[in-house]
Amino acid sequence: MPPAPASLRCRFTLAAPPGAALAAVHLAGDVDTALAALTSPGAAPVLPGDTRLRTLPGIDHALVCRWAPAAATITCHGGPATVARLLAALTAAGAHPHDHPLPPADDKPSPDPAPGLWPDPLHAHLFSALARCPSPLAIDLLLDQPRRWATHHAAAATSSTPPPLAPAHLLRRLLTEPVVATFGFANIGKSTLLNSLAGRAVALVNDEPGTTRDHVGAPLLLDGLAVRWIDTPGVLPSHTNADPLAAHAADLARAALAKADLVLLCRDAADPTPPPPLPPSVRPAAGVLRVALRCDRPAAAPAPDELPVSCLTAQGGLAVAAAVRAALVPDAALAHPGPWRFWTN
Ligand SMILES: Nc1nc2c(ncn2[C@@H]2O[C@H](COP(=O)(O)OP(=O)(O)OP(=O)(O)O)[C@@H](O)[C@H]2O)c(=O)[nH]1
Ligand SMILES: [Mg+2]
Repeated sequence: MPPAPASLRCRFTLAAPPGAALAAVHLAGDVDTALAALTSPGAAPVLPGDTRLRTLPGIDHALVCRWAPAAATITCHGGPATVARLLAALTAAGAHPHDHPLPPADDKPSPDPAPGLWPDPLHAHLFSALARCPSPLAIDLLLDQPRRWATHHAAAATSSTPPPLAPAHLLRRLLTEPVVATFGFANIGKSTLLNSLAGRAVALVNDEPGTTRDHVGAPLLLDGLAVRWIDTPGVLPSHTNADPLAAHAADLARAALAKADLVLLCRDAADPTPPPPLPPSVRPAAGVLRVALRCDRPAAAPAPDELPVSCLTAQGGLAVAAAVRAALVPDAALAHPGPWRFWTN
């Protein structure tokens, strides 16, 4: 019979939701012993402050982030079998789930007795946000928050007017995907723009007005910001409103636009007709970007306040991505030196 594992003063908790592509397991306490039991024999320890790729034999390859002497996060694939193997290996090594009482401290000095899971509530929020964050643009900003809050508290202690905080209502869009919706007449290239930004055929494209009858949504990464892009059915001439399918498509477009944080008001660059008026369902707080599509066509005349785009010649895609990111999370918000209250409770 194998010997019973020594009980470690180490806790673990699974931070990723079920079904997530990646699992994040946080360790607190005697991290060295737990990691040594998981990694290949002879693998160099991951030192505090380091992030290293490690093979966990029989489990997976994993990224090990050693935040502090007594805190680390293991990130591996999130498949149920992989996660089950990782948690079983931690238990076999003597670590305990978060709710389990820790064994009494022996007389061996420990770098950190880990009385709670995290050194402080800020780190608990930080690791939780990092595990869920969909936007790469947020990572460095989140990792800088402990330093910024420490500076802020020190300044607040000596001054009656503490320095301002970063704009949380804008930066929160880095943590929860904002909704971007296209709007415009039918057959002007709105679905083609989505396909071109996604790099795959997400939406149906056809030289036939009314091709998009249902709104199609896709997650996109634009200039480091994760967004949910909604391609709405194009507005058809008013005489087609009698067609029940067209009326249903128009209802769907209005409903989708009501959710938008940003509307791309699109027009065919070669057609002098202005874009249709925005429906009243668009929230007053939503931003609007004007886009002139199909600007490769001979009579194209984009206006100065429009972003010229041609999916045929691959013009303007990067500019659209950058403009969407800047409209939702402006450069000034990203560059704000103050601390960000990134948690909600
Ligand atoms: N020349 C040119 N044609 C384009 C461009 N983008 C799209 N098209 C063509 O325009 C036609 C309409 O494209 P869609 O993307 O289906 O247009 P839509 O605005 O989504 O149309 P609805 O779904 O009916 O609202 C297709 O024949 C496309 O191939 C472009 O940048 N340049
Ligand atoms: Mg379409």
